[in-house]
Amino acid sequence: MRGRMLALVMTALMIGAPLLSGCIGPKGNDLSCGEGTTQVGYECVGYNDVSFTLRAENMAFIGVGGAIDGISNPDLPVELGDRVTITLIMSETNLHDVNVEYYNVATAQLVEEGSEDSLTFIASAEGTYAYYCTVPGHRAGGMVGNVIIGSGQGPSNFVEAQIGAALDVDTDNIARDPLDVPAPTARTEVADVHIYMEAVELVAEIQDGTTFTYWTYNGTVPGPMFRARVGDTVFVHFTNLEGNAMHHNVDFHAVTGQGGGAAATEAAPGTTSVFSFKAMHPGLFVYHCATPDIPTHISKGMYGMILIEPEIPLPAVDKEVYIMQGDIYTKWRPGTAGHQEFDDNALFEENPTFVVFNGKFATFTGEDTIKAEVGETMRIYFGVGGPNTISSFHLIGEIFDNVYNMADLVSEPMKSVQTIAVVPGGAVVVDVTFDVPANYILVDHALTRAFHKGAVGIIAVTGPDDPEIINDEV
Ligand SMILES: [Cu+2]
Repeated sequence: MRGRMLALVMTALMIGAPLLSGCIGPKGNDLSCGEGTTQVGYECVGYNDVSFTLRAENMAFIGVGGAIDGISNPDLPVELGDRVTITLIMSETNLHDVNVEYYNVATAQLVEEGSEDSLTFIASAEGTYAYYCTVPGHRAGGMVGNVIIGSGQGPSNFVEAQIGAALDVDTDNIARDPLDVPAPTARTEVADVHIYMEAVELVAEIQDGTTFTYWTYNGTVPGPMFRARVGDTVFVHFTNLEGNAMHHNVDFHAVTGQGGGAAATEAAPGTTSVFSFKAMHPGLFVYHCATPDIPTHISKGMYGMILIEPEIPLPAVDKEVYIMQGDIYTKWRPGTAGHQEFDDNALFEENPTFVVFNGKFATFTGEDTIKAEVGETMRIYFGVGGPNTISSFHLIGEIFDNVYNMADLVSEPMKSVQTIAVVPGGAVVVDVTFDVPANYILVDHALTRAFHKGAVGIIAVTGPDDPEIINDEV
């Protein structure tokens, strides 16, 4: 019983008799249609009820029953004017929903296996409209298909959604303090080292006036820096906080064994796991979440580093700082006030809107500028959480004296380096001695990222001038 279209031919009447308001609005949008009919454009039409059932599992929607049975992310064909119901059934314990953004309808977000919910809308415009899971990363991970209305040709590229209001924040500053670096172990013997990590999902400002929902370790981006010595046994205590929406875990690049600890730490909200590993190699190692969709968990802030000191530690310096770069994918560009939403399409295209140090646009500027004195030597532990962008790490106005390239802490360092490439999931250790006062500017020298996307920070160095080194009064 498809294809009827009981058009009641109200259109001519409306155009011909605009004064008959009350039942006819100026745009036809309060047209009063009778029982069993609905408004499509300027017409009242009869509708058929059409329903589909999808089950959510393994990052896909699987059709249940009828022509779509067993098909992954099936097309859902309907006629113009149909009343469409989509029922979602959970085939696993996870977090999923389904929404049709064009019609602004969505099911509840479901968790328990076997739970279900439905959405309903009137197919009022021909075209092809995506249905997808709104849990961050799940659309990019594969949970997307199409509702095809009529011919499928139509105004599918609808106007972009407007950003919503900024949310209340859970923390004043998402950025980890770059000076929060643990002291050297100062040990010559191995030891047991216990580290404590919590997965924390929270809202914070990504820049002034703009909020974002971060997933973190211990409430900051990056998570804490940890420090142990080669040969140590490290005990990881990992808790996924009660009240979180997502599963989380940790993959340590310092670990030898399955998933770097990801399998051992996989945790549902409200659970804790512990595992231990032997630090077999010295170096500065990234850790990150490895729960699907992995790039989304990383982009939203789940990364940090652990320093495994070599048997012969690096020479002491005056100041140590901890900085990590990450790329974030949002629906709107930087400078848009409101609450930024994660954008799965931008993630898939690897087209970040934000590239940041320690989780935030232009982090180390204003009152958060990093401070140092002339004559001091600073060691920067710098890593890239990513998930995708390579950093061309550079300090405008200085030259790195020592570069422990790729965080190899055993070989002799490279000397006098201007810019160092640091890959996603990689790190570097650099030493720099400040000879004259200046505002030195940390950047990713792919400079669009620095000046438009946020990968910029200042090290403000104070102290006596040295006109032999630089003289602006010649
Ligand atoms: Cu995670």
